[in-house]
Order: sequence, then structure tokens, then C-alpha cells
Amino acid sequence: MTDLGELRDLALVAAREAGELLLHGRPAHLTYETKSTATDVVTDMDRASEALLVNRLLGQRPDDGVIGEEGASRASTTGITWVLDPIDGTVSYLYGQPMWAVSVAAEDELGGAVGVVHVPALGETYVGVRGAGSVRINSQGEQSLFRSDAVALSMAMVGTGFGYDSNRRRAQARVLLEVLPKFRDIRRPGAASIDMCWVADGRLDGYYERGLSHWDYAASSIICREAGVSVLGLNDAPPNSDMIICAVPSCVQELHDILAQARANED
Ligand code: LIP
Repeated sequence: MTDLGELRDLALVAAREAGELLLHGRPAHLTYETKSTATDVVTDMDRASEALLVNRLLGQRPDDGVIGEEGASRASTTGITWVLDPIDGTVSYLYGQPMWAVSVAAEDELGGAVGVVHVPALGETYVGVRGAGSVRINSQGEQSLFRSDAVALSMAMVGTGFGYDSNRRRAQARVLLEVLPKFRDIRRPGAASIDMCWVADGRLDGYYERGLSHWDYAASSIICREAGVSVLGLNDAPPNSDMIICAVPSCVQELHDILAQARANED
């Protein structure tokens, strides 16, 4: 049986090294290419970060599998697969904003085992280990995370994000029109992994987004669940590219139902 503490330590080291590279190794002129649309970009630093993560993780555990946003792909013979987003929030990174993260998850036959979301520009790191809880580490030290507070949806601060495709964005704006009056307010910080960690640590009460990939939420899902935050998809589905919802237990069902209704109205 794999020692989850060992995976945690390795993920933490790798994510911090990638964060150092991204924060201090960023060239004056960042070069990038476009992906799915003209606004969906991959920078040279996304690729450099992914290469560093893969080398670090497989250097230590050569038989593990890897799935990375920028193309890293390798089958596992150990039962452990690393799911990597080398820069979650690439557009924020491109603009020199602080809301981007390195996201590293280890998954096994039971699903998410270890998640690390490192936010270099804020000097904060979130870590979750299945069965062992979640923490936020920053200059104040290490803080355990657990959401047991009861928040009504009408008083909830809810995060969301928007995709890169203009038709998708139009549909997301229509949903926003319906849901916005039902919350305290909405935030769009810019990186799904950070939004979700912020639900775990109380800076948001809920979050939803359509159109994400597994690497966007693999690590933060573990951190959320270990912090008592529900993570789900629509209508009993697990979180997926169609929809991910995460929220404190007191308002997750209502948030789900509003989003399910908004989706039904789209059809
Ligand atoms: C981003 C997400 C963000 C979403 C963007 C994009 P990327 O990930 O974190 O929440 O709104 O469309 O998917 O592309 O920077 O890794």
C-alpha cells in the first residue's frame, strides 16, 4: 500500500519548485501559442513547469502514471497517477496577476489521494490528504481547514469562471443572470483550483463552473472534501467537464438545484 504521506511530501516539493520557476524564472517577454480559441493560451512557462513537475515526480517514482494539461501522458504500473496543471490560471499569469496556481494531484484506485495547490504569488499552499484532512500553509504557519459553518445561499459568496469559447461564455452569462440575484455576491478570481481552495478555507462559500478539465480540479477536489466541502456534478453525476459545483454543506443542495434548473432552461 502506498504511503500517502510520501506522496504528499513529493507533491509539495515538486509544486514549490515549479512555483519558484514560474515566479522568479519568468522571462521579460513571455511567449505563448493559442490552443482551443484565440484567448486560450499556453506559454513557454506552462511547458517548462510541466516538464519540471514530471521530472521531479517520475525521478522519484518512475513507474507512476502522469496526465498533464500540456500533454504529459504516461500509463501507471504502480496504481498511482499524477494529475498536473502546471499553471492553472494561465491568462492571469500572462497578465502578471497573482491568481494562478500549480496544481498537483495523486490518484489511485479509490480516486483522489493527495492534492497540492500552490499559489506562489500569494505565498500560500493548500494540501489535502485523503483521510487526513486539509491545511493551508502560509507565512502564518499551517492552518487546518474545515467548514462546519452554516451559510444560507442568499448570504453566500460564490466563485465561478468562464470558458474560452464565445458560445460557452454566452451560455455562462445567461446562467449568471439567473443565479446572481440569489447569492450575496459573485467573484471570478481566475483559477478554478484557487476558487475551490478558497471554499475550503472560508474565502468563498461556494463555486461552480462549466467546461473544466480534470486537471483543473483534481487536487482542489481532495482539499475541499477533506475540509468538509461537498464537490459534485449535476444530477448525481460526479464533477465533470459539464459542471463542477463545490460548496459548504448548508447550501450545496440549493446551489445544485438552481444550477440544474438554469441548465434545464437552456435546453
Ligand atoms: C482555467 C480555469 C478557470 C477557467 C478558465 C480555465 P487554465 O484553467 O482555472 O477557472 O475559468 O477557463 O479553464 O486554462 O488556466 O489551466
